[in-house]
Amino acid sequence: MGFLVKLGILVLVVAVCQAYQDIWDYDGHKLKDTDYLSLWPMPQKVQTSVTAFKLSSSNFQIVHAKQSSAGPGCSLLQTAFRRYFDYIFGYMKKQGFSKEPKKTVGEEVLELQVLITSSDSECDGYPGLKSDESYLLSVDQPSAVLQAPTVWGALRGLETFSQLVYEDAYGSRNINKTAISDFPRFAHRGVLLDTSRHYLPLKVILANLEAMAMNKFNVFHWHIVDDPSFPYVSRTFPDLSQKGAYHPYTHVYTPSDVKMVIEFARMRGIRVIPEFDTPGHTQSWGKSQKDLLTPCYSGATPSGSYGPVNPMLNSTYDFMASFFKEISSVFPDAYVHLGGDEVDFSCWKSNPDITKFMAEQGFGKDYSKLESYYIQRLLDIVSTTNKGYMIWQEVFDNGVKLKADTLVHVWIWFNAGGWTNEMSRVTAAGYQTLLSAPWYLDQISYGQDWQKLYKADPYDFNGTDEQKKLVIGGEACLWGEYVDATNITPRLWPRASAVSERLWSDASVKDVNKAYVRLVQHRCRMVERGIAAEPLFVGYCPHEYK
Ligand code: CP6
Repeated sequence: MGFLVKLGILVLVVAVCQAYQDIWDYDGHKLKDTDYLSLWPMPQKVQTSVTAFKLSSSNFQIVHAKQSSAGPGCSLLQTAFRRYFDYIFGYMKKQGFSKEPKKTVGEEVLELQVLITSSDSECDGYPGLKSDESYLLSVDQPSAVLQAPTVWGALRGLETFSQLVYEDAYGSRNINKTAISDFPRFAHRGVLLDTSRHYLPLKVILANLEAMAMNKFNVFHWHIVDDPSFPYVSRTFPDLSQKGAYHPYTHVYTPSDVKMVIEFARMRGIRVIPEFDTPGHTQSWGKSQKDLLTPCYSGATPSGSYGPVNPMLNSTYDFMASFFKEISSVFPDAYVHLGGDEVDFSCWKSNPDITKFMAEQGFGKDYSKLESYYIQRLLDIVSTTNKGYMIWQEVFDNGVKLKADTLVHVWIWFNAGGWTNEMSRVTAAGYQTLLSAPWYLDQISYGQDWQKLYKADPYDFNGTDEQKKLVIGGEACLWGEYVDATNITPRLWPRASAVSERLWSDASVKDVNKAYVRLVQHRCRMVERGIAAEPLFVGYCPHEYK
């Protein structure tokens, strides 16, 4: 083939690809990036136009549509209407005066009607893995309409509506004629926060739930306890936090704190999945639970230090049964995360009783068999509480028998072949999986590292369509060794936003240059809304001087 022919084909292909990603208005005009504003994550289908309407805080309201299955009795929606009204106009209110022109010039959108179409709006329920988050949004004059099967889609649509509103040169609020049809690409879109390495005050957790809602995340993976501290206040075993927290009264989450986190999250369509990681990562549990952890030996005598949970004692399993019975009633979500990662075998190896137990069980020198023995028994216990479970990938790697609906959480990026081989193996075995390996937000480096996060795709592994269907989503992980209340928010945002678009938007939305333009604006919007999101690069936000 001649060079010019090849070049021609290349140009054609590029042009077609470009055209596919472009957005067209109602009259067939191609719109520039800046015309479709700062939507993040990008909805599945957007039809916008250059026709602009006004929104004024004195005339505009968000209301229940007449035919909606939810009404003013739905406090989830009532508070969401209020929250989004304030996000749209609140900035002016805080200043104590209105910058709006007294007379509005041009046509106005007077109301946003919210129409829940299913007979059960799910207003008083909890979001779950199978929740329908789809919505349709039509912005026109004099009414905009947001239509969703359940409140979960309505919450996503309200966020999108608020993102469509922009300020014109005269300080008044504008919104363009728009039609949006939207739904998430993946059902599980999470953020992991670690409250053991450092205690995070309640208000920091709530602020980040708020930021998660702005990014359409729907799972808060609460890595609540670990080696350094045990801040969860257990009704059944109060000594766990009394002795295991950094401070028994100030650095703890009481039952009412936990309730507040769960309700605050529910109101934003966010699930709370707690992780109680065992048998490793449990040093803090040992402060109160005598005999729970394995005593390590130095030669023939106990060294005074302790290793993972002791898998050979029946008392261990009695304790776990009572503990997880409590957890299953405190946390309403259908899943708990049981950890199972990074089990250090050296202590087990040093202990003569464990050695004897290994021989009796016929495990030979294979300590992963001992780990599997423990996890197997734990999974059987948790199954009786009617919860599904999530586990870190090592549990699968070690060949533990898992319930068919187990979610395998892939996190190891440093193995040969990286995480892609693991995704192939887990899905080939028929398990549902979620990805975190490329999304370790605790790992920081100079420059725009959000781009690396943005480019990772959960489908980037070899597998059949059947296998790809088993990928339910992913989580951005912010491990807490180097973060506390002072720096958690800027470290998370807007870097986690890169993950939110990957998990919500269509796979074809992957141009980092186009994303950059929107993300800069999205980051400024988060800052305006009170979230201390860090800058992506040089520049300024339109409101920062005020
Ligand atoms: N804590 C727990 C951690 C990590 C894991 N589990 C971790 C491992 C490697 C990195 C970051 C975090 N701190 N409980 C692994 C899932 Cl780089």
